[in-house]
Amino acid sequence: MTDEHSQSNRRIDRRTVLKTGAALGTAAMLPVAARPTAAIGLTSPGFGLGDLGWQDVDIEDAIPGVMSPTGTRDGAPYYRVEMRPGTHSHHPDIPDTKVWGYKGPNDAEGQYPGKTIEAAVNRRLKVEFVNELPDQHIFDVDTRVHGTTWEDYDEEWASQYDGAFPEVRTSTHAHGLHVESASDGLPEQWSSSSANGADVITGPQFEKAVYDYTNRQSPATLWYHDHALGTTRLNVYAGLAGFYLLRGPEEERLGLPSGDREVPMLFQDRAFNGPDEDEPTGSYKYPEEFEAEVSGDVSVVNGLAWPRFQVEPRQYRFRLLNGSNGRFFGLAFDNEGGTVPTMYQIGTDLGFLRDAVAVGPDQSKESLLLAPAERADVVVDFSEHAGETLTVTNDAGFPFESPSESTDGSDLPELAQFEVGTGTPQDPVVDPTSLRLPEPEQFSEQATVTTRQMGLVSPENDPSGIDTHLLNEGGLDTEPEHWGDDVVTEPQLGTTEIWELHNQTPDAHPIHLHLVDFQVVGRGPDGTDAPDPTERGNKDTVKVYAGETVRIISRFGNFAGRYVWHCHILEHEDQEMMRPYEVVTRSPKE
Ligand SMILES: [Cu+2]
Repeated sequence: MTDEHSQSNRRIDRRTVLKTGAALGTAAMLPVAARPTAAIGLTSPGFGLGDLGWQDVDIEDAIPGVMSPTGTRDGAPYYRVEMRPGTHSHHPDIPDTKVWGYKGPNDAEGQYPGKTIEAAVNRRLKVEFVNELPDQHIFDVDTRVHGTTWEDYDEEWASQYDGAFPEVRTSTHAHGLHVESASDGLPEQWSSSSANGADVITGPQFEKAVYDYTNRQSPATLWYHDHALGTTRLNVYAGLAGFYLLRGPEEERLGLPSGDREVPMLFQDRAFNGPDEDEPTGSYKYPEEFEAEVSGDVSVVNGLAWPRFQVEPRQYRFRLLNGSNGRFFGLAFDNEGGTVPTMYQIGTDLGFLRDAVAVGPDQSKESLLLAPAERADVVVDFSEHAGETLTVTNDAGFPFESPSESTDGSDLPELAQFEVGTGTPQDPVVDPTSLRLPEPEQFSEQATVTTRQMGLVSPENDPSGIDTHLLNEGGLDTEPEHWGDDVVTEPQLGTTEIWELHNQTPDAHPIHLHLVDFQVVGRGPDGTDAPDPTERGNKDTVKVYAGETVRIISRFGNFAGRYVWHCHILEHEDQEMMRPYEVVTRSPKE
C-alpha cells in the first residue's frame, strides 16, 4: 500500500491539551512535553457493515477448535505448533485473505485464530512453537523500527552472522501465564523460519525450543500471540493469536454455563484492500511505513467479519478478549428501543473479580471497556429475549484517551449481533449476583519493599526519527530508557513492590507486565482514586489514561530471571515502549 492508495485512510492528530497541573498535587506536577497523539484509521472501501451486512453464524461454529497434543514429553502433554501461512474467509462477501496462523497436528495450514490450548491448574504442558513461515513478510517491514536490523542488537552476537537480517522472526508469548524466563517468548527469543530446510537464526536471548508451562496459578482466560522484537504488530495483525484457557476446580464448582454455552470471543479490528487498490482485493491492509497507532474499520470476532451469532434463549458465559493492535472497545448491548440483558462481569485478566459487576443501562457501568490485551469473563442471560436481535455496540473512540474524553462516539459503533432463537427459554444456570467467586489473592501494601516511579512518555525527537514512545524507569525527571539500555529495574524474588505509572502523554496506554499478576491500588490525577470495579481482581494489563497516575502492586515470584514490561498498543510496543526487567535472587545488602 503506497501513500497514493491510502488517500481514503483517516489521519487523526489529537491535539488535546493535557489536563495536568499544579493544582493536582506533586505527582501531577510533571514537565509534560508530550506531542499530540498521531494515529491512522485505515479504511476498507466496499467492506463496511453498510456494504456487506451481518453474516449469520451459529454460535457453536464460532467457537475456536481445541488444539490437540502431538504426543508426550517428560510425562507431560506435548504440543508442536507450527506458524504457517493459511487462507481465511472473514465473510462470504470478502474474498479469501492470506493470513499467518498457528497449525496444530490436525490442521492443514495455519489457523486464524489459532486453536485454543486447554490447560488445567498445576498440570504441566510442553509446547514447541516452530516458525515455518515464508522468509518474506505479508506486510512491509519498516527497518527504522527498533529490532529489524543487525545494528539493533548486541554487537558481539550480531558479528557471528553475515548476510541479510531475517525479516520474518517469531517468538510466542503465552500472555498472563507465569513461566520461567526461558519459556516466556521474550522479544529477543525469536527464531527465523525453518521452512524448506533453511538455517535457523535465533535471537540473542533464545534458550530453548520446547517451552515448559507449569500452570501454577488461578484459572483464567489467557492467550498466546507473537512477540518478536520490532514486528509484533505485523505478526499479530497477520493472524498470530489464539486462546489459552486455564481451568481449575475452584472454577468448576461455580457451575457456570459450559460446553457450547461457553464462548471465547476475540474482538479485533482489521482493514482490507478494496477492488480499486494495488493489492489483492480482500487482503489485509496495513501501512507501508511505520505509524504509531493504527486502527481498522471492520469488526472481526473470532476471525469473522460483521458476525450475527445465532444463540438460544439461554444463559451463556463469554470470555472476551481485545486482540486489536491499538483499538479500545467499550462493549454494550442495544435492542432498538427494547430492553437488553445485563452483562455480568465475573472475571478479569487473571481470574475472578471480588464481586460481579453489572453492565447495562441503569447499572453501575453502561459499557465494558477493554484495552488491547485485556480480558473479561462475562455471563449473559438471553432467556427473556427469545426472537429478538441484540447489537453489540462500541462506545470507545480511537485513539483512546480516557473514559471522560473518548466515549462520545466511535468510528466503529457496531461490532456484532446476537439473534436469539424462538425456542423454549431455559432458566439461567447461575445467578451471577450471588455467585461465591473465589477470592483473588491480595497483595499487602504493608509488605511493600520498593516503590518505583515509572513514566510513560513521548519525547519530541527520538534518534530513530519516527514517532516513538518510551518508558522511564529512573524517576520522573530523568532521561527515559530505550529497549537496549541496561536493565535498571531489578525486583528481588518473592518481594512486593508498588509501581507508580505516570502517563505523561495525551494517549491511554495498556501496560502489561510479564511473569506476575498485579492489583490496581489507585488511579486518577495523583493515583489515589479507587480502582474501577471491573479491575478489582488479579490483572496483567492495566489501562493508564492520558495524564493520570496508576499505582499497581505485585509480588515478584515464582521465577527469577529476565522478563519485560511494555505498552500493549502493538505499534508502541514495537517501537521502544517496552523495557526488560530482571527478578534477582541476591540480597539488597550485597
Ligand atoms: Cu502505548
